[in-house]
Amino acid sequence: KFNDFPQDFLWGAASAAYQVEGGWDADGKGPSVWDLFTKLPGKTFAGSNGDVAVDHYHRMEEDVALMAEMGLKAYRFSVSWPRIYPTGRGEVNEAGLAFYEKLIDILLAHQIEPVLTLYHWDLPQALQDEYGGWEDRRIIEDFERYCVTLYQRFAGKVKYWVSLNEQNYNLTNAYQLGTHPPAVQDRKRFFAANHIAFLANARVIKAFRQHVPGGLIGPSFAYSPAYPASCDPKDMLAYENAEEFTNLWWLDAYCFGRYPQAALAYLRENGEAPEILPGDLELLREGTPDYIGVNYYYTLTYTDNPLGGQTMQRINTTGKKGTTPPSGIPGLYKTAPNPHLETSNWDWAIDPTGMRIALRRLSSRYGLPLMITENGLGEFDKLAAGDRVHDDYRIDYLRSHVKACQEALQDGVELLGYCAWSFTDILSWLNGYQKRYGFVFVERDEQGGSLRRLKKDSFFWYQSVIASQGKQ
Ligand code: BGP
Repeated sequence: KFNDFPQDFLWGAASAAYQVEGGWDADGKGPSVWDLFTKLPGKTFAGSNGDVAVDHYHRMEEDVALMAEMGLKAYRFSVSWPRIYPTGRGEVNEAGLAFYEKLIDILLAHQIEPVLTLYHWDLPQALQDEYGGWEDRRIIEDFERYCVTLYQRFAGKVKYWVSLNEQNYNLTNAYQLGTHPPAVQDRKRFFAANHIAFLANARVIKAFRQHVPGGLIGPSFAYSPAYPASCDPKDMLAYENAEEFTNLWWLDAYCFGRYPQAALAYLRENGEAPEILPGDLELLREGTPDYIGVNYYYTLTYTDNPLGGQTMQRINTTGKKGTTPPSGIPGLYKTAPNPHLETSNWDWAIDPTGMRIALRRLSSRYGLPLMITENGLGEFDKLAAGDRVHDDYRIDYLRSHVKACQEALQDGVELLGYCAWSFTDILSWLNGYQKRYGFVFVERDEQGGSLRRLKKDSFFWYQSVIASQGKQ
């Protein structure tokens, strides 16, 4: 027997500006780092880019009508910084603000709670060019100015806010794997950029308290809880190392205003620790979140990695199963397959119990409310006869994860909502349009295609889950 979901539980779906909007230069928008990066040869699957994406910028009313039909209680979207400040700062672009205001008003008219993400990776290119983006402390002030512009405009309309989306995943790709802009592979610069992002995160949370009374704000973290490959103490130590280096480095900085001790000691020894100036940690402690946004897709299993062993590796961006190499830090940890779990075509372990574990770990360590801000299954969907998409594999995935939320509620976790990734099909940053996540199929070839919206089987399934408050 499970606890019922609370009456005000936010049954939601999520997206991000670059992945859905298109209209990349519409109405005064400036270029983001992704607008340029995706045009460089070999950076994304089949050279896909978000110039058109699924054209949500021009089809927003149609998309929200589908959300209303589904009965969605919340919609998480991100604001594109270069729509608001085309060069990152200076004159505000009223047309950009007007687009999001219209979206928010239409959502509210349908009783759909807007969940607004301030930053989902589309940094204004001008700030990357001028001072190197997240590697320079000047970004803190520019980011705060942009955020305060949104606070002032939307306080009173928007209650739930996400500060930074997946700082951990984005900057790991950007500064360790070299797979997101600016495509660097340098661990010292990686930790330096992260430290500055933590400071920016804390500053905008502090400012939020003045401008959005009654609102709630927190970062969304890409949480892949670590498992040890065995109970061999060597594997247990590898798991502890991985948990510090891949999770607690961010979570403890956000919520406690400090870095985990063993990881910090290791980085200091290696000359890779970030420069912590007087006042930095105090700022982090003044800008802790109201809740933690959890983006959960899979768990990772770790084993011992001797010196001279496995280093960080690129991720699977093809959907060819079994092609993901192990990845790690020599002397600390490396990933290992988990024989107990099935994987998706992208080698992501399907692990609903891992989500329950994730929610419990976060809730008991930080004592904060949580919101699942992303969870879903990316697959190759096929259009079947009668314009149907029979995505029973997605329904299975989502059903088991919704059940894990229910179990976590029973475990005493304060869970505000569940936002499936994603509402419509979207551009997957590195996997192009072939990796689909939506409840709504968007018919599209690489050139755009018809962009027709078609409801998948999972659309009707989620509709009934919402209508019955989680009974399935
Ligand atoms: C998260 C991002 C999302 C989304 C999702 C799926 O990391 O916040 O923007 O892309 O993962 O990832 P992918 O598209 O690589 O399958």
